[in-house]
Amino acid sequence: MIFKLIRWPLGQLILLVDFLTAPKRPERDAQLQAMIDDRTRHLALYQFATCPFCVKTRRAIRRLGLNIELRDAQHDPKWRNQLLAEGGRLQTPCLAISDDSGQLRWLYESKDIIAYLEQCVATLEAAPVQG
Ligand SMILES: N[C@@H](CCC(=O)N[C@@H](CS)C(=O)NCC(=O)O)C(=O)O
Repeated sequence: MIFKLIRWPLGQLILLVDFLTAPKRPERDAQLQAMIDDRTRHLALYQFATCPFCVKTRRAIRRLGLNIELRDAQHDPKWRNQLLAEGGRLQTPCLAISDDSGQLRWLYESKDIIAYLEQCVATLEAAPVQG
């Protein structure tokens, strides 16, 4: 009961602190950014707005300068049901990774999601930009 009472203001506080201390997006070459956007087009983050692990993951997405679709698995039944049915657990954050054939892989755990995203960016940044 007490937890339910403090949950809302705590959630708002988390969002406020996140907003006020949002990491800067990197300034990068437009061609490299386009390559990164293309490579991350097949990713979607299932998340809850005020979940601290989701906030941590969204901050990493911003810090890495990624444009990844965010799907509200808390309020949108479509995403909530899909996460539960296909991912197997209603736990957020969860990164849906679709391959070229549209097959989905579900990556749970904020630490593993951030490591995966950092690796994607590092690989592309290390590759020479064509043209
Ligand atoms: N170790 C996980 C913790 C994630 C977690 O506990 N998320 C909460 C929301 S803040 C959740 O999904 N709880 C529902 C559940 O575990 O069933 C991570 O770092 O991603």
